[in-house]
Amino acid sequence: MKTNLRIAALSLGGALLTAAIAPQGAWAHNEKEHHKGGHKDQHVTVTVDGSGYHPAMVNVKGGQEVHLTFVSKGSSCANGVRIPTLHKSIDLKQGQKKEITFTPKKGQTIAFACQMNMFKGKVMAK
Ligand SMILES: [Cu+2]
Repeated sequence: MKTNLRIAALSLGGALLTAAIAPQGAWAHNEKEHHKGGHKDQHVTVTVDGSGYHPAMVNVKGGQEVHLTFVSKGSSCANGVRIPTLHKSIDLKQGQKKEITFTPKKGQTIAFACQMNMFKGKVMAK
């Protein structure tokens, strides 16, 4: 019994430590090797709802292809996503998802926002 408690405490400590160390924003979570050439893709999903974009800040690696998917979970003006740097705009309906693909340069920040520039987010390539 005592040992179990100790393990639980250690796990909790580890989780807290991870949370404290994690930098702001979310990293592209799913780096897969799709192609036989060893070409790496980064997959990021941003949820769109009445309070904006989640996560609003995404970290990716520069020089590698990014697949950015917007998934709409609500009816909101955030469903109209403008990405000026990429000359792209996406219009979502509730429940819809759309993907864009691009390869950012190292150090590049790609901002996106709703049409009114009220809800904002960005992809930062490091
Ligand atoms: Cu708006």
